[in-house]
Amino acid sequence: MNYFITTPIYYVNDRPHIGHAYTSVACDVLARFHRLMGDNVKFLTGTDEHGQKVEKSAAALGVTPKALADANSQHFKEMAALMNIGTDPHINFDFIRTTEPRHVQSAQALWKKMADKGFITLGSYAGWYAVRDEAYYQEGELIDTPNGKRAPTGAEVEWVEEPSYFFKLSEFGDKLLAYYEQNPDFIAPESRRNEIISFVKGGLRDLSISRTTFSWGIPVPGDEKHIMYVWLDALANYLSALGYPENTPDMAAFWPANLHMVGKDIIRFHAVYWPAFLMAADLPLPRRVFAHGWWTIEGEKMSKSLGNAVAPGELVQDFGLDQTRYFLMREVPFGNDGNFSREGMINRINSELANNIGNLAQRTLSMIQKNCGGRIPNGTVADAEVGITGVDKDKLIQNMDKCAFDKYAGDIVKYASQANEYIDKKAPWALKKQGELEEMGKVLYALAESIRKIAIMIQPIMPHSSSKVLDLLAVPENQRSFAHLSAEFALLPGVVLPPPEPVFPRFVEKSVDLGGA
Ligand code: ME8
Repeated sequence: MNYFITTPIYYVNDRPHIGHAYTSVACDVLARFHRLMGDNVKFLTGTDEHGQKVEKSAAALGVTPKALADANSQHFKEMAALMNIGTDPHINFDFIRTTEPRHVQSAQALWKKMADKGFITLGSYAGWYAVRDEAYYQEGELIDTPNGKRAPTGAEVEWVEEPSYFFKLSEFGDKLLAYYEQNPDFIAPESRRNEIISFVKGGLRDLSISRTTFSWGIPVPGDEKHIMYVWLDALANYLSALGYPENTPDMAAFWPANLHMVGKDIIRFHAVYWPAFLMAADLPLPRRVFAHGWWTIEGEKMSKSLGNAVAPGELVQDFGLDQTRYFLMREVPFGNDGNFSREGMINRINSELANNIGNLAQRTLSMIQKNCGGRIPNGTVADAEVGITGVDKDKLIQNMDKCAFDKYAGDIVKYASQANEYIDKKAPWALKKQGELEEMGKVLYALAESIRKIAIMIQPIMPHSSSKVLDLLAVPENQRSFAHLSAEFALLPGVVLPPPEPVFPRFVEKSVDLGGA
């Protein structure tokens, strides 16, 4: 099966923080999972570089918008590399920038198609606009604050009056509602689906899709005084990366996308405007839009503009790469908001990685090294089945399908706990003392086989550490996919193992040096 997954393309007004890393890691986990299930995966991310927000940020810094975009786009690329995103060589990974010619041509082609079909008209816009959100707001949506009118998101708004092209969004309300009805999985989670349905039921107005009062954008085909509204430009990235409007092999294989992953702040753009644009252009709609929650710090959304952002690099440096990926996926049910704290992170890492999975691997592998001559001990699949019982592959798949990463990881932690209980109950060290070497071998075999399965299953979330564990078990590179979970591919007794090394160290807060004598 072909599987196409996308992250939002991030604004280049600033550097990435863990909110961005969160979305991208979640997509990377799904991309790796599908690859391990045998799918042909395309994974797209990138940067959203036009618009007033970027233009304004550049002006404030005294640089050109292009220079700011170049610098920050590079930071987003580095963030992806740092978080091990899109690095699986079997995944078709792409990073698109909206200033690239391939995107500009494609976005203009989409515009022309919608215009040819009669869905674009020229008029003039008079109303409120929030640059921070790059969004139009109606008077009734605004809130009065001591500092003046604000968007419901808290962003400042300004009054805009200018000639503008409009997209006939008002004609799509019923079609969208019918689509949501017929495709109940199109918007997830359920709470977002309900929110979108009631928004559309409230009536849709035509949408202003061009601007004339600044110039940092893609020219409207045939009327270059106008530039395209940055959201139309940005959404088009999902098609331009596939080569639209050409009939490319990527278009044939990967459109419609299987999943657009977004934060809940931008669900309306993806679940209302984007499907309407696609309907207008006679293109099939994506199968699913999933809106996850926000990371907050002391209850406030983490964002650069609020000055409370945590840099992904800091966490990776302090806690380790896979530990950071694990924490982000495990801590909060995907879809809910989560409050970030170092304490929460240390607890997760120590209790589930170091003390549970790590300890299981370390105890088992060092006993095998010491007592079995560093070779996989004699045991059978039947022995192994008592180590961890009931690995439920279907449940794991269902949890991934629902983006329930916390449950997916939680089940694996449960398997590791079971194996740890088994080790304590069977006490292979005591069997050794009593000279029951055959029984000890069987127990260690069962444990090694449990670890093999745990490492295979956890690969999407922690690719580095799981591959280290699989290396320590001498599992061949070509036997690490989900199909290899089955007994047919169980460890072979007698295979020589490399010397064991700890994979999940315990995190100990460095003591603060208070100086002095
Ligand atoms: O909206 N918690 O870009 P953006 C969780 N360019 N996720 C967060 C987050 C937080 N505190 N902060 C950001 C844009 N995100 C547009 C998108 S797509 C065609 C155009 C994540 O740089 C989350 O995925 O503001 C959110 O939707 C996205 O970053 C917004 O990134």
